[in-house]
Amino acid sequence: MKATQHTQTNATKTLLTVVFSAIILFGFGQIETERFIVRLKNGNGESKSMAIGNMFSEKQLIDTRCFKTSEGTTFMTLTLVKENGIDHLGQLKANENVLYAEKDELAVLCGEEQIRPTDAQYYKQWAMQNNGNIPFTASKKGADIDMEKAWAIEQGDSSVIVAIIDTGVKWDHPDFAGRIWVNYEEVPNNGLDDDGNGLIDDFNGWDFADKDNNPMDENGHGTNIASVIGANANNTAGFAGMDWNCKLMNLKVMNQTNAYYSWWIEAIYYAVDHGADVLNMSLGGETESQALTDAVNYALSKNVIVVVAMGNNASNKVSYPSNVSGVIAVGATDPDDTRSEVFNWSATSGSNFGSHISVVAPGSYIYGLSHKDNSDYNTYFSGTSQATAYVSGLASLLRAQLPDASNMEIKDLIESTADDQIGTAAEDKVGKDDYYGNGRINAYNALLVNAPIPFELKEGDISVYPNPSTGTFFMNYPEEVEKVTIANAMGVKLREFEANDQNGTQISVDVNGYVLVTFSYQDQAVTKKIIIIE
Ligand SMILES: [Ca+2]
Ligand SMILES: [Ca+2]
Ligand SMILES: [Ca+2]
Ligand SMILES: [Ca+2]
Repeated sequence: MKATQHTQTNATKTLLTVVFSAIILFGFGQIETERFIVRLKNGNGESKSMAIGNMFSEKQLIDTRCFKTSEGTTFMTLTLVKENGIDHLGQLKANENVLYAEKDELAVLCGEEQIRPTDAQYYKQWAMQNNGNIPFTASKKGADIDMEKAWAIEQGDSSVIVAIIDTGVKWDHPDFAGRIWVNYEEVPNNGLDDDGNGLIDDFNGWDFADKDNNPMDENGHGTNIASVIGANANNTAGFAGMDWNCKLMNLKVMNQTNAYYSWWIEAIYYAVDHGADVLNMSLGGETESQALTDAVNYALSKNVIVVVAMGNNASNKVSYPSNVSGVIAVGATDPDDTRSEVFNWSATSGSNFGSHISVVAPGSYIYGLSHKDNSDYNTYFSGTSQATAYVSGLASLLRAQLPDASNMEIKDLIESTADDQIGTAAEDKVGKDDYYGNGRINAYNALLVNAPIPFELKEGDISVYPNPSTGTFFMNYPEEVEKVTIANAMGVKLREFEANDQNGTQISVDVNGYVLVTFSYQDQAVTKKIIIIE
């Protein structure tokens, strides 16, 4: 076998020239390897590294790499075949050229991908990422829904529709541009009910209170809710909504004076029949109604996620229909993660409690867009309404991530991934309780459950055979592999090609010695060494 004649020369020549950023593997089957880091004594790095390389035969030395720091220090890494009873580390330490040697340990990531949006007012949105410095109230770092990590998983989908059943939405605000749901079955402003749904020119939603096609917000509540869920994000201006892509269906059921159940009921049927995926219902009543229960049950039966506020009486009084089975009933928390016992606007207010509560979410000092002024960013609301909006935003992100999941599966995900025991021990008991439900929602945890697992290029997924070969060999590798590079022992590239679906590829090389075959996927790479014999 001619290759053996090149043993020492190849190994030493390549010490300073072949640079691997990859996991180094080779095709001899189940051979265990070990890795070391060596710091050489100063001076003559090249000859010292060659001396270290010469300590091992080509069969022992799988890979080596040298790097010189800007201060002139030379480090070497060596991958050696593990041999029973042989202390390679001891041998390295004993070498006169070595200052010190140690095992090359594996590191783990300490940071996780986070996305911080560019919106100028984002710093006011403590619920997304709480730095513990809220100016006007007690706050706690980390008392938030982990939104920046959640955005790294999901930013929403334009096919998802969230119905804002509320006081209307300031639909012409630039931070809602492109985000207001459109009824494309209706020709706008022709005075005709083109889609035959009984409403004339209901192109951008409907005002069920005033019976017209302009559901403009006269109160501010609905605009705040809509901006929590879906203000255009990462556009440098205004606030960042939780869902960056969903459509907001603007259904106004309250004017300056009233909100009749009948308007609300009609809006629920309209939302369901026009494709809403999520109903945000940041409102409630004291009295039960069969008609309203029927409407909620209709939505639930059509796989719609229904999110309802628990109410703001600081009591166990039921705010209807938060107690209807199957809805997500939402209570509110403060910036210190405790239940909102009092909201800033009334000493007798606070987040309701009771056995029907599903989860809690941030509900105090919730900044949002103003219904009056496109450049006023100093408006905030507090209440279980705002908490409800956070849950609806999470529901819409989950719907984007899981288009085939049932509404009850999404409800379960929101509940089962909530952070338990964030509040006072007296109220927030282990597991579900009447004050925090299943806990404060955590958008990241909820989206993480079904997040795609990043593809990892592993040694066992790749084969290069036969090895040794006579210059013609075959390769099998996962379809994710993007590029294959073949280099000679000197690291000189012999061939490189796109690796789309070329399993079983036959390769011929005119080389004596060995070649290095590198399989790459994004920033990952696996290199196989294949011995070529004549
Ligand atoms: Ca119509
Ligand atoms: Ca029309
Ligand atoms: Ca914005
Ligand atoms: Ca609890």
